[in-house]
Parts: sequence; structure tokens; C-alpha cells
Amino acid sequence: MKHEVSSLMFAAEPIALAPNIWLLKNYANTAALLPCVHAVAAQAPFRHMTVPGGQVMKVALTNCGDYGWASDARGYRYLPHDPASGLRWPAMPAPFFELGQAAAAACGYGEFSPDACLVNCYTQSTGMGAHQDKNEKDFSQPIVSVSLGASCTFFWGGLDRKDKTQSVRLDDGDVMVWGGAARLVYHGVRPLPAGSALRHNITLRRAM
Ligand code: MD6
Ligand code: FE
Repeated sequence: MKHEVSSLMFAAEPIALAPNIWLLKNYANTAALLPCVHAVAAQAPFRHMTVPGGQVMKVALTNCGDYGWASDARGYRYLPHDPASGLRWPAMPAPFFELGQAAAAACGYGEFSPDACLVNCYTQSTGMGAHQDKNEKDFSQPIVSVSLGASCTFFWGGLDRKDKTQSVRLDDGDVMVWGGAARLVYHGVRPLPAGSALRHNITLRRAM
């Protein structure tokens, strides 16, 4: 039986998947978070951004918070406004901020104050290729990642793209906290199976 700690989360002991990669299994109450995802998307709709190489990303994304991650032909960066509308990104919903802080604290990061939240949306057969998250200013700050909806296989390797990878299944409500040296390892999401339902992922970061 799941033990509710607040309206946002359930009790979970962090599991060390690797040094500085923590999994809080079944931690987030996604029923409480999903309306926030929809509210963000109503203001800043999901869109497919173009990567510097010219390809269009299969994952649709949006952002909330003071800064949002964006990509175009010129590169990746954090922007205070939505390039599609010119408006500020929607404010970060309080439940996102609170969950991010609580998850980080549960894994030993007591001072986390996220100012950016990237929201990804995966449909069937969509994954995310191996990448590093390195557009943030301070790599000593962790990243908190929350999975909502369909399950996926998440993989990570090392600091070199060619390093051997490991993988873990992420289910609805699973939260990962990445810190320390793990902050810069390559990672990605295997394509969801054909016929899969939607998966959302929110990552909370300190961008600036
Ligand atoms: C995803 N997550 O789970 C993609 N990045 O859909 C990420 O790219 C990610 O989960 C940095 C740290 C944690 C993550
Ligand atoms: Fe990432």
C-alpha cells in the first residue's frame, strides 16, 4: 500500500542506480501533477524543436519557470521567453517546485531551488537519443526528473558517448535525482513500444 506523505508524493527510499543517480520509485502523485502539465501546455503548447543539425525532434516539449530549454539551428540554450510566442514561459506550478525540492532533499541535495522546468511529451515509437545535459550554469546543482504516464526504458552510460550503457524501466510516478559526476553522463530514452500510451517527463533544473 502506498503511503501518502503529502498530496504530491508517497513515501520512498532512494535507490542508488549508480553513483549519484537516485531512483525514488513511485514517489510522485502524478494525478496531482498532470493537471499542472496541461495548464502549462495550454499557455505554452508542446512543439517540435529543431536541433542544430537540422533534424526535427520527435519528442514534443514545452517549459515553465523563469527559464526554458530551447533548441534551434543555432544551438541549445535557456531562454526567459517562449520563442514561439515571445511571451515569458508560464510560471512554474508550485507542485513542481515543491516536489523537486523534496525529491532533491531526500537524496541529499538540500539547497535545490529550480528555476527551469522542461516538459517532454512522448508518443508511441518516440524516444530520445543519447545526450548530455550541459546547458545549465552550475553542474553542482542536481536535476530532478519525474515520469508520468506510459512506462519507458531509460538508459545511461558515461562521459563518453561510446561508453557502455545500463538501463532501468521508469514507470508512472518514478522520480530520478541526478547529481555530482552523474550530472554529465550520456543518457536517453528508448523508443516507446508501438501502441504505447503517452509519456510525459518533467525535469527540474537550476539553469542560471
Ligand atoms: C526523459 N530525461 O526521461 C528524459 N536528463 O524523458 C532526461 O533527459 C534527463 O531524466 C537529465 C537528467 C534526468 C533526466
Ligand atoms: Fe537529459
